[in-house]
Amino acid sequence: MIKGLIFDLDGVIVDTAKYHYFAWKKLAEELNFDFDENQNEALKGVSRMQALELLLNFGSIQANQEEKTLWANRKNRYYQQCLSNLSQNDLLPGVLNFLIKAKERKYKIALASSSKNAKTILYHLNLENYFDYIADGNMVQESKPDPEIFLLASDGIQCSPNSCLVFEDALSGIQAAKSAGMLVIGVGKSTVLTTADLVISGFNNFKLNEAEAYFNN
Ligand code: B16
Ligand code: MG
Repeated sequence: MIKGLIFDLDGVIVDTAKYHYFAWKKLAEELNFDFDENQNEALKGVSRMQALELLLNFGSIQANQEEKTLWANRKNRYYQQCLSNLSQNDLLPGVLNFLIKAKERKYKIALASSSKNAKTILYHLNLENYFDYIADGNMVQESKPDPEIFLLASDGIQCSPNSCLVFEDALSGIQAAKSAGMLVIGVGKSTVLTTADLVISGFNNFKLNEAEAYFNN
C-alpha cells in the first residue's frame, strides 16, 4: 500500500535539468572539448563534484583538487544565473495539479534531491508548502545511486521504504530508490529509464489513481 510519495526535483518537478546541461556544456567548451546530451544522462542525479569528475573523464582532463573546486564553483555560478529568473512557468506540465491531488488524498510527500540548490529552487517556485519533508544534497554523505537520500526522505515522512513511491528522471536516482527498497516511476523516455518499475513521459496525462491501480494490488 503506497503511503508516501517521494519526488526528485531537477527533471521531475522543474525543468532545471536543461540548465545543468547548459552550465556543464559551457564549462566543457571553456576546457576545449565537446559534451553532448547523451553524455549528460550520466551526470543527472549525481552530486556536483561527481558530475564534474564524469565531465572531466569525457574530456580526458586531469586536474588537481584546487582546479576541480574552482570549476565546480564556476559551473554552479552559471547554473545559478539560469535560476535567477525561475518561476512557476518552469514547472513541468501537470506537476502542480498532481501535487495538489496528492495533498488532498493525504499522501505524505517528500523531496529527495541531490541538489544543494534545492531549497532555493522550491522557494522560487513557491512549492515549499507541498512537502512534509525536504532532503537535499546538503544533508547526505553519499549521493545517488547510493540509497541514503531516499532513506532519509522516507524516514522524514515516517513511511517505510516499501510503502514509498518515487518519481525520478535519472538512472542514478532510479538505482538509488530501488536499493532503498522503493517502487519507482521513471519520468522521461522508456528507452532510457529501463530500470524503473513504470515509465511515464510526464504528469500531464498521468493520474494518481493510475499509480494506485498499478502498484496497490
Ligand atoms: P547542485 P536532482 C541533481 O538534482 C541533478 O539532477 C544533478 O544533475 C546535479 O548535479 C545535482 O542535483 C547537484 O546539483 O549542483 O545544484 O548541488 O535531480 O537529484 O533533484
Ligand atoms: Mg533529477
